[in-house]
Amino acid sequence: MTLKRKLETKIDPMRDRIKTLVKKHGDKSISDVKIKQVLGGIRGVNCLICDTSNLDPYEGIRFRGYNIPELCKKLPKAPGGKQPLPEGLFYLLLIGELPSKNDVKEITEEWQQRSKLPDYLVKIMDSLPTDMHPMTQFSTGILALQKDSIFSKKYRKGISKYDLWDPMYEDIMDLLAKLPSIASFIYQKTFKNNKHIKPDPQLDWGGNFAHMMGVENPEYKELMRLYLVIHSDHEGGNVSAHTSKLVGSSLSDAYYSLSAGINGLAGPLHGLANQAVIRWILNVKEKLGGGVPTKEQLKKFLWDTLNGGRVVPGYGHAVLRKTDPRYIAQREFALEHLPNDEIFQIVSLLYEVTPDILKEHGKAKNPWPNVDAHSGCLQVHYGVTEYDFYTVLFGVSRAMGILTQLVWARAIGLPIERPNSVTTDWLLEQVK
Ligand code: HAX
Repeated sequence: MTLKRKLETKIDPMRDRIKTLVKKHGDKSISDVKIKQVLGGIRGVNCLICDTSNLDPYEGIRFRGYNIPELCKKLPKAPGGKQPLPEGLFYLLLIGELPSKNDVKEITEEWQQRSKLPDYLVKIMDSLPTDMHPMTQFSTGILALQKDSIFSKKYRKGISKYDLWDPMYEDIMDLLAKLPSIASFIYQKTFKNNKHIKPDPQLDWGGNFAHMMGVENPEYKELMRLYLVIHSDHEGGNVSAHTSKLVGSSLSDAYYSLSAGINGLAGPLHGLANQAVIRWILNVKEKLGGGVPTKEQLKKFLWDTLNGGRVVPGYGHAVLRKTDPRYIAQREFALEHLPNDEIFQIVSLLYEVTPDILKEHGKAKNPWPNVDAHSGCLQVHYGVTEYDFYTVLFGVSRAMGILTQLVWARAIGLPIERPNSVTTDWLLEQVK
């Protein structure tokens, strides 16, 4: 059975589940909204559904019930490799089952077939200035591809709302197939004299991405696979996933929705934090004339950052209340492959000193590192030193979560989102 047919068999039972929940329990209350939540970024209000992954503040992320160490064991690997293949994670996110090696191979092949960038897109991408931020180029490339949206064409012709998941599936497969090519196009054009590298039909999705970026070290291909798996999904409420879902709820297609989510990922409190971390570390190194700073020196720089009214990038989280397991996964990779790397040593020292400083500072609810505290140092080690590009890597991965969530939103017919807003006068009325 093809992946699309497998998906189809899952849709009716899920529609029944939703129908029953609304019919039998629709009036049951599951969240109380406090004024501090309305004024505090809607933190902690249960008001979205997302079945692809779930985030526990203390345990961290589970993708369809599996944590990262479990995924690293259970998902198929590249020949001779140890890291899970992102295609397998995509399969799991989409249909909630662990894939066989063959299931993964079919996705790799299908994405290879769909991966060619149309000429009009290459022209548009070529015309973008090289000093345009890579995330702006990435979002523009995704948006420009909207011209080819099957969803939008079918909608214009007239399609039953029960069938909308099907063209959405086609669009997300096209998009995921093309994202590594768009991203590596941006990388080559912006940083490497426009020297574009053709995909290798023997390679998997992540391996090919590394290859098209021009990094042929097999360890980097393994890193890329791990990276693409762990950044893919973080339940439904994070800025990038929620933005895409919101935009998609008006029946905008996958291109409009993903491009909007990528714009959210480009914020320094979200995905852009991965560049900010490396910039922060390199700045410290430069000011100290190179080498690995002492703990005391790092403490001083951390306090300077905090006293300057800035956040320590890579630390804190809106939901997590412990070290991010995505940080741990990357740390384990570094301990195995680059234990003596200078920047890794600084990242490790920061892990030793930052939580206590943030606790003493007394503001951040979570003093522990998140995913972005670690990812940049691994990139630098393998020669990808252009840190403005790092959030694009994140975006390619996050697209898997965002886009599978979008297919499901159309499959179960989630309505247009329209929460109420209230005025501050109204709030003051309520507390009189
Ligand atoms: N450094 C300094 N102050 C911090 C902080 C940090 N790393 N994390 C939180 N705080 C501050 C907040 O700015 C806030 O200050 P004010 O009361 O003055 O507004 C206070 O502590 C309470 O914030 P919080 O409730 O702990 O955190 P939020 O849920 O509001 O925000 C953030 C979560 C991730 C945005 C926040 O921790 C932060 O800015 N971290 C640094 C940037 C970063 O690493 N972002 C990436 C997060 C992971 C992610 O999405 N990756 O894509």
